[in-house]
Amino acid sequence: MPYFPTGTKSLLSKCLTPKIWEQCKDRRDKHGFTFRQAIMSGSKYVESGVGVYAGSHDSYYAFAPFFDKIIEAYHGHKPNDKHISSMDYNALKCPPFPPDEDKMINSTRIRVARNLAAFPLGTCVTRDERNQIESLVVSALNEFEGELKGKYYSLAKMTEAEKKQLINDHFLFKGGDKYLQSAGLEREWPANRGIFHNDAKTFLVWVNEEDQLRIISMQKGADILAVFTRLSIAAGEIEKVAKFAHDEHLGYITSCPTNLGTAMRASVHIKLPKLMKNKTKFDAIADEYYVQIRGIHGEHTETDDGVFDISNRRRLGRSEKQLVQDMIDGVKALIEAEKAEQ
Ligand code: ADP
Ligand code: ILO
Repeated sequence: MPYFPTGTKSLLSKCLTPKIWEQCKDRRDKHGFTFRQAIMSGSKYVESGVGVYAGSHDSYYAFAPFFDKIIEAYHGHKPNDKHISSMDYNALKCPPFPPDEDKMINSTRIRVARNLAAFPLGTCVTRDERNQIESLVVSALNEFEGELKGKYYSLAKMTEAEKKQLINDHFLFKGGDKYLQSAGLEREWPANRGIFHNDAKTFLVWVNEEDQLRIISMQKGADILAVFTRLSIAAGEIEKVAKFAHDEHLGYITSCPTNLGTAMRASVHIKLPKLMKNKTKFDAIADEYYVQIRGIHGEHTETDDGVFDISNRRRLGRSEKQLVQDMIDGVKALIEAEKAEQ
C-alpha cells in the first residue's frame, strides 16, 4: 500500500483504505490496465489534489470499490445516481454584463473532454491506437464547413516558436505535466498529438492530450452565450460522426475522474485585483457558488497581476447548461465583491 506522509490531502490518500487496497490491489480492467497504474500518479506525487486516472471506461467498474468513493467524494455522485445532459443554450440566463463589468472580463472559454468508445483511454492506448484515433478525429474535423471550418496542426511538425506562441495565447496545451506523465498520458510525446482550429481560433480541438478530444470554444470578451452556443453546435456535429464513451451513470468518460459527466470547464479570465487581497472572502464566494479559481496560464499556475481563471467546479450529475450557469452566477458574485472592496 502506498505511503502517504502526515498532512497528505489528496483524495487518493483519503479513499484508499487498507480494505479497499486489499480488494483492488491485484485487479486489472478489461484492457489490462492495473489498479496500481490507476493510483500511480497520486502515490508518486503526494501533493496531488486527487491523484487517480482511469485506463478505460471499464476501469471505473473494475475498480468500483475505489472509484465509487472517489466519485462520491469529489462530485457528491452516488453509485445509483444518473447523469443528465443538456447543452440547451436557449435556457441559459445570461443577460449581457453592464459596460463597467464587461470590461473586467478579458476572455471566455468553454471546453468539453471526449474519448472514443472504441478505444481505451490515453493512459492505456498503444502507439498504433493513438495514431488511429488521430486519423479518425482529423478526418471528421476536416469535413467541417462555415464558422467551424479549420485545419489540423500536428505537434510533431510545429516549430518551437509556433508552439510557444500558441501556448502564450492560451490556445494550446503545454505538455510536460508531471501528473499526466506519471499516468502514462505523455508516452511517445509528441507523436499523434495536435490541434485543429478555425482561422479565428474561436473553435479548437486538442487531440490526444489528457483526453482524446478536448473540444473548445473561446473568444475575447464576456459573451458567454455566444461561446456556449458555438460549443454546443460543434460538439453535436462531432458526435454525429464519432461514438464517444458515455453511460447513464457517469456521463462522458474521461481519464481523470474529476472531469466525468459533462467533462466541461467553462471559464472567464477576469480582473479581480482588489478581491485577491481578501483571500478569505474570495475563497468563501468561490465555495458558495461552486467555482474554481486558477491562474491564467492553466491548471497549477499562479496569478501575479490580479487576473484569474474562474470556472465551474462541478462536472457530474448536472447538465452543461446548469454548470455554465454556476460559472455565470459565481462570476457575478465575484464582480459584486470586487466592486465592494476598497
Ligand atoms: P483545461 O483544458 O482543463 O481547461 P487549463 O486550465 O490548463 O486546462 O487551461 C488550458 C489553456 O486554456 C490555458 O492556456 C489557459 O490559459 C487557457 N484558458 C482557460 N480559460 C481561458 C479563458 N477564459 N480565456 C482564455 N484562455 C483560457
Ligand atoms: N492529477 C492532478 C490533477 C487533477 C485535476 N485536474 C485535471 C483533470 N487535469 C491532481 O490530482 O492534482
